[in-house]
Amino acid sequence: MITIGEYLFQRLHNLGVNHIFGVPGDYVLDLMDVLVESPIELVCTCNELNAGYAADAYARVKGMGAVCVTYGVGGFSLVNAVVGAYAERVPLVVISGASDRSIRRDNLLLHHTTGDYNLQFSIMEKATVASVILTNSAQAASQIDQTLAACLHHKRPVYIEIPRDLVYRPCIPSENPIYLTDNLTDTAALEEAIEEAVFLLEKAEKPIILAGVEFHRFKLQDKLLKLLEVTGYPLATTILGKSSISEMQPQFIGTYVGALSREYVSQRVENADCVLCLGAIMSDMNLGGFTANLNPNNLINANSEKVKIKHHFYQPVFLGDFIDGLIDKLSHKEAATLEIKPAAELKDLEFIAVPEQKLTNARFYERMNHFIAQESFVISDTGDAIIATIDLLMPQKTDFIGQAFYLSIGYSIPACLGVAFAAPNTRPIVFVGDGAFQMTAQELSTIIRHHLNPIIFLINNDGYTIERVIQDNIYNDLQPWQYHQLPAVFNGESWSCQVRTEGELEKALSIAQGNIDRLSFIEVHLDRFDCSPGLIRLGQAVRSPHV
Ligand SMILES: Cc1ncc(C[n+]2csc(CCOP(=O)(O)OP(=O)(O)O)c2C)c(N)n1
Ligand SMILES: [Mg+2]
Repeated sequence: MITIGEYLFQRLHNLGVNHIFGVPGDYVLDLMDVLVESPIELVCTCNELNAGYAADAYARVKGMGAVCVTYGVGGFSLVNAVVGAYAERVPLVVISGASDRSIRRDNLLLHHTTGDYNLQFSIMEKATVASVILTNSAQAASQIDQTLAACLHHKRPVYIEIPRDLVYRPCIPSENPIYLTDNLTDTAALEEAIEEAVFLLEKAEKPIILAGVEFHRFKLQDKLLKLLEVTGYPLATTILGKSSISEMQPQFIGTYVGALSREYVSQRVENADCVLCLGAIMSDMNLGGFTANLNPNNLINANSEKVKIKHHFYQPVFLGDFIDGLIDKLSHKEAATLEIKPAAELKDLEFIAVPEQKLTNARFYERMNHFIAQESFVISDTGDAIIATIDLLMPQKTDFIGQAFYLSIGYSIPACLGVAFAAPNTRPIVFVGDGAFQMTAQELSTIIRHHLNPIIFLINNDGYTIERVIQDNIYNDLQPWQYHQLPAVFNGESWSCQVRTEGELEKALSIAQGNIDRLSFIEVHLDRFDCSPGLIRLGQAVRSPHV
């Protein structure tokens, strides 16, 4: 006999979830007891929002992540993380405890609620692709299976609410454990889409591939490599698609973010006579505050559901099937006409530190491009950090994450926790601004508690620089913390320092590299308006007309 609680965790474990992030509370204690006894490790965080961010990052790496919270105060605190996961297509399973079914039925006024027992469910229902309140022993297994299947299929969050009195009830397992819907492709639509795409691409002289987030979500990286090999085309990625393949691959030219990109990258993408845009979310930030200049008449835009070529739609067509068709039909183009300048050449630029020289934004990130190693996994927070790191060259596939569409500040520190558990053979490297850090700083505590060894660069530029560049006022000022002293407060093994010059940075880097068993926290002082060239261009693009 298996209980409903056991069944849920067994299913998640089968799907590769080895860690669940959460915060306890009386509605979820029985369920958490079951979790503690399961093969999955419970990682408790300082608050639910952070648990959500950690599980989101875990899901980006592992293909599924889960967060477990109590009712009301827990669930409501989690909402921003769930909405972010929805926006960026992250397969996140949200599990919430709830009161006994009898209390709900009798409408008793309980703590952590407003008296409306549908409030949490109805909020979550809007922020997820499937949501369910488990009802009884006979139905629980199929309710769980269908909800998890929706999560995997849509690569978006789902919500499972478990009344406390059901946790230890017997569960009748479904015969077909996880009902996985195949990605439905209409073969006739697929054939026509491929025919039109091949016609445009074969006659183009300077085509380019622009790859987005869906290569990570649907694990299509190998197909992308094959497509590059067959065609010889250059590749650029969006920020969310960054590190779809190793960025040392010679056809990779850089990250394209409209006018925020390096000049060569924006010119090469925008001057292409055919852009094969695959699996991208066409959001404002992904398009550089809408500074992207992609001619719709030269654009083939395919994602997990459909293909749009010029102004024709073909659907339903799954991205993987479309790429397979292109691999079959496209011929190889000669490198000379394609004008490929590999991004990997950025690593050839020598960096010689000038010890007494005051650190600048440009020199810091130049140095970082040499510091990133094979085992590094970069997490960049919203702010200048995510813009400045678009040109960091990532050596492996799927070793860069940032919330590049939803852009909630404070994501990176809890996300670092998620990455550390999801990819234990990597070393997380975080770039976080002082403003973003003040949102979720306490999660350093959990990083230290679990003896994790990330290197965190706290960029102290005295406030919200990204906002200052767009529009400045007193609201962009922060209380100036002694950031580098904070890890010590959390009472475990860690190492921290602050740096102002290139020489101090060099010393800090070599110590951090040697600290393989603990957190290294480096506070980097930069001037208020010393920001990346990309941010200056973004500021010009999105500035209010009233300023
Ligand atoms: C949760 C949330 N609140 C507010 C914002 C608006 N916002 C965007 S960037 C930013 C400031 C980031 O400052 P900092 O982390 O110091 O980065 P900097 O640009 O200074 O390097 C703010 C407040 C947001 N994106 N997310
Ligand atoms: Mg700042």
